[in-house]
Amino acid sequence: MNTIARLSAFGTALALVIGGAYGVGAAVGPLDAVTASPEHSSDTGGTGHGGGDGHGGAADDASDLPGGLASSLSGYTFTPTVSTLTLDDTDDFTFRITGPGGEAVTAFDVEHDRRMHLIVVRRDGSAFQHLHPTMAPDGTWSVPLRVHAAGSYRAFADFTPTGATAVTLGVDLTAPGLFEPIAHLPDRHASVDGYEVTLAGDLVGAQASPLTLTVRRDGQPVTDLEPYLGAHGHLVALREGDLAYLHVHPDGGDTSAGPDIPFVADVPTEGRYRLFLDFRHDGVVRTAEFTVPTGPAGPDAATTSPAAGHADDSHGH
Ligand SMILES: [Cu+2]
Repeated sequence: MNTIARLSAFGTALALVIGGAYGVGAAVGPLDAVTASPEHSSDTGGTGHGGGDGHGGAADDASDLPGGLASSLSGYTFTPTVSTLTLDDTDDFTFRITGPGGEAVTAFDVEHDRRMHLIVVRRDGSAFQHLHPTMAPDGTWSVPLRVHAAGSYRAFADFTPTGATAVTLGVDLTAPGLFEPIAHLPDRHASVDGYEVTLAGDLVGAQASPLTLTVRRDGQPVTDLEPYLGAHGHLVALREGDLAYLHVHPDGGDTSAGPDIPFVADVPTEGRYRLFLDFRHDGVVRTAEFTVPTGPAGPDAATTSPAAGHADDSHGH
C-alpha cells in the first residue's frame, strides 16, 4: 500500500513495470507516519520503524495515507464529466461524487463555509486555483475553471459527505499543448499584487510544525486581514513528487487579523512541499505560494540558486 502510493508520482504504467518492488513496502514506507503522534521520530533512513509491523497491521490501510492520492476511497469516487481541459475554455468544469452505492452523493456537510472545495494545480506545482463549485439537485457540481497553460493537472475534491468523515479525492486532468514545466526553487517569500508574504518556522516531516505567515503591503504590516472561509487564512500543502494533499488551518482561535497568521502544519513525511496561502484583504482573495523543504529554515532555505535560472516566470502565459 505504501509503495503504491509512493509510486503514484510516476504513474501507473511505471508502477506496473517495477511492480516487483512492492515487496519492499514494509521496509521503505514512512507514509504511515501520517497518523503518528507528534513526538514520533520521523525516520527516513529506509530501515523502517516499529520492526516493520506497520505493514499488514490493523492501522495500515488507505485511511493512513495523505489525502488526494486516490480518485476513489472509502466508497467515494471523484468522477469528472470530462478529463481534458481546453485552454481558456469558458465552459464550466463539472463532476460528480458517487457514494458507496454508486449513486451521486447529494448531501454534504459545510466545512469552512462551503460544501465543496476544489483545488486545481498543474502537476509541476504551478497554476494553483482554489474554487468553490455549486451543486445541482442531481449531485452534479460545476464551476468555471480556466487554465491558461498546457500540461497535466491534478484536481482535488475536498468534502465531507453527510454522516461520513472528510475525504479528499484527486483526479488528473489534461490540457493538451506544449508543456513547459516550471521548476520551483525553495522560497519562503511570495509576492502577489503588491503584497509580500513571508513564511517562518521549520517544516518537519511527521510532526506538528508551527509556521507563521506574515503579510505586508508596500513594506507595511497588514493588520486588517478579512475572514475568508471562516478563518484569516487557508493554507494548502502539496508534497512535491506526488502532490499528496494537506489542508492546514490557522492555529488556535485565529483571532489575529494580521500581519501574522499562525498555522500548525502536519506534513506526512520529509520532503519538499508547495504551500499555498489564500488570504483576503480589501475584499479580494489572493494566493501566496512558497516552496519549502522539510528541515531547519537555514539561510539556504530562502536562497535562490543561479544554477536554476530556467525556473523564472518568463514563460509568457
Ligand atoms: Cu475552499
